[in-house]
Amino acid sequence: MKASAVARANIALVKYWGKRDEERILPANGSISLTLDGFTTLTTVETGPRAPRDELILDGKARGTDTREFRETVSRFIGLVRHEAGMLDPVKIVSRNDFPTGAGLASSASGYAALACALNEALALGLDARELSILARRGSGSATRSVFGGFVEWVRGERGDGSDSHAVPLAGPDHWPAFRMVVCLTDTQEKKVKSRAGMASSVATSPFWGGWLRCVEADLEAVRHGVASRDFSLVGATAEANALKMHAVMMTTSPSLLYWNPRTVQILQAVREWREGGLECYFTMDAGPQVKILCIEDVSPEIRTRLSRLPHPPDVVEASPGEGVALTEKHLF
Ligand code: 2P0
Repeated sequence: MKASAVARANIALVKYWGKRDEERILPANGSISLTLDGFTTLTTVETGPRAPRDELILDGKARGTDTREFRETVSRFIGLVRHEAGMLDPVKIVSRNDFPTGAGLASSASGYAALACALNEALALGLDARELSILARRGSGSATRSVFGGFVEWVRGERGDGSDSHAVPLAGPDHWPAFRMVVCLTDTQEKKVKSRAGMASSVATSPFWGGWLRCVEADLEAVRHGVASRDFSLVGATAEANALKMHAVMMTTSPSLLYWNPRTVQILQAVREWREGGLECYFTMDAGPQVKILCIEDVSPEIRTRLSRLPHPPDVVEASPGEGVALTEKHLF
């Protein structure tokens, strides 16, 4: 059977960096994110005798299914789903991102959320949203959060089997429609060190790892409270400080993970100057050189004007709170 799903990227306000179980993709800490209304993945899957073998076409290109990367990622995920469904048929996957893949824009989050949702339908797994977020997590940790729209918490969970490590919606996209992320693209090439390898290396080598873990619970509590009360200053300041703590862990990993480029730093400095001058905005960054500026809708035009006047202006995409994953009739084949 054929099914298609659409999912959107999410950007964390309190970051996920480090696992307590690599195999089951269980995080060392909880995280909170905003699902965006852009940065969309559309995925169509088909299973059954018409698909001669597992196949992946991503952004119009057939991806090699005999590579180590495919075996360790998509193929492993399909294997889990086959096991769950008790079936052996091959799966054809065609997926399209409307934004650059692998450049620190959460393409694995929207990608695995869409894939999990489409497979749930195609194989009649009958998973509810919580169970779907657990399945998406097995593909990529951050995908668990893209199952829901708006502000979402991925609870760490305690159990070894991961059955209590899933996403919980904190507030849907209509709760705070004026919240904005102005995404500044400074370099859209695929990053050299992927998050999975980078975070494993941080856990193993960063002397700041323990400090990071000790800070996270307070940041989660502040952002939960800030979202519930629409306290932008609290959410923004906590998110900016949390991102810097994560990057301190990244930079002190051995070998060091430095995802920033000169244009990244230019924007970080600008955001701080603008804020000191009374324009309230904050930044966050992920495992890549893009900067996401947090603001409220009435100041985003001014921020975009100022970004365009920087010596090396970035490409800019503005995003609002968006919806969670959903099935669609728009099949890609
Ligand atoms: C986050 N990141 O919370 C953090 C911030 C990157 C920096 O979640 O190994 O691609 O597949 O679970 O989900 C990126 O990590 O890693 C990520 P895996 P994933 O958004």
